[in-house]
Amino acid sequence: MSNAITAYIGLGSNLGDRRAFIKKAREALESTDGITGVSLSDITESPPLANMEQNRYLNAVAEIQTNLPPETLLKTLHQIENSLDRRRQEKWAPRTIDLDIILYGSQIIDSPTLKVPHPQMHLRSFVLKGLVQLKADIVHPVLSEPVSVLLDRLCGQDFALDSVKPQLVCIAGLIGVGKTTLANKLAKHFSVEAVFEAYDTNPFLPELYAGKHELALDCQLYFLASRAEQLDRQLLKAGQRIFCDYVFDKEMIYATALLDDRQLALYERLYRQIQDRPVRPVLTIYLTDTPQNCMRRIQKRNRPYEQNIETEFLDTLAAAYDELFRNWRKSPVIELPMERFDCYNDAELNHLAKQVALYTVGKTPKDEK
Ligand code: A4P
Ligand code: MG
Repeated sequence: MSNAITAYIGLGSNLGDRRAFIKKAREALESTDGITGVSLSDITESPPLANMEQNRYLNAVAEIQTNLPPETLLKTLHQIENSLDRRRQEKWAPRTIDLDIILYGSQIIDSPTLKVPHPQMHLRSFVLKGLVQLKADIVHPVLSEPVSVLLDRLCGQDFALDSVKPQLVCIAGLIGVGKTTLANKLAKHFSVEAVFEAYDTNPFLPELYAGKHELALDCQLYFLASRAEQLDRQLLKAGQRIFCDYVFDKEMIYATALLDDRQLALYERLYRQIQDRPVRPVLTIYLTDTPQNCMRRIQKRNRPYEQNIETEFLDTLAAAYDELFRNWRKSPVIELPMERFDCYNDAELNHLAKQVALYTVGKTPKDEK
């Protein structure tokens, strides 16, 4: 076929004989004029997005070669859906078959009837797994990242954009890695607010770092209370982006590193009572760097009480953060090694902001339209 474009179609079914509908849709694609070279990924099963009370879905991704223009391809997919008994009810209703254009070459299309890349493909493991299996190095045309990297960000979970939730973006990582600077810069970029950890108001922190270990529990309780207050559901508004220079879950990392066994047992009892109350992030940015580099930044910023921090302490925290994000299920995680990212470089910051925009709901800054 001359001038053929490689496109990717998402197939999903959660009604009737799901496997048979996917098979029939594949056959229909194969017998369509203007489509050749159809290959189908493995079929995966997952619960419906957003905890909807529906049957589980079977999903797969098809790679096709096509010379149909995008709008014609969309019409063809609708015809196939109709021929397979798809009834169009409300959005996200159960369906015998759903066929979406995931990618069309590297084109970016934003018309009233068609949005490509599919606006939520990067949030769905069931789409990314299929793409990675077909061709792991396909690059997302807006995010400029290979689909294998996008899949890693989800830790096997599926997420959905939800304008009813506060659009909390948390920045995590070691002391001195650059969380506050980045939270500040992203908040400015989007002209929204940021929430910063209350280290300068914690009355116990300077003495703790000066060697008064008996104040460790007081210090942790102060942080626990102030973070729970800052990330309170009542205060963070639905559909509004807000940047925060910590993840609430760091609480247990610090408590484990700083408290003795009896203190930790008491602290944990309180923590368990409130751990589900703070707003969950819709996106987490995990900044990583060597403890040595963090140490250099700590020395440079010269907060007196931080100067006693030892590299071994940072090593312990680094291992605990890695463990936290290996098992993270709450949001997509963009891991950002600081040796490859400079937030003072406008191009790099703008690229990150573009990514943040796609993982969250909210107005796009004027200069990006
Ligand atoms: N449209 C815009 N862009 C596209 C595109 N790239 N591909 C327009 C296809 N259609 C696109 O779609 C509504 C309108 O979207 C179309 O008329 C088209 O002009 P639809 O198929 O009629 O309705 P829908 O399926 O309810 O909406 P949509 O947006 O396709 O829903 P999604 O995103 O497909 O989500 N959970 C699991 N586990 N697996 C799933 O596959 N799918 C959905 C539906 C929900 N939960 C799921 C799954
Ligand atoms: Mg659809």
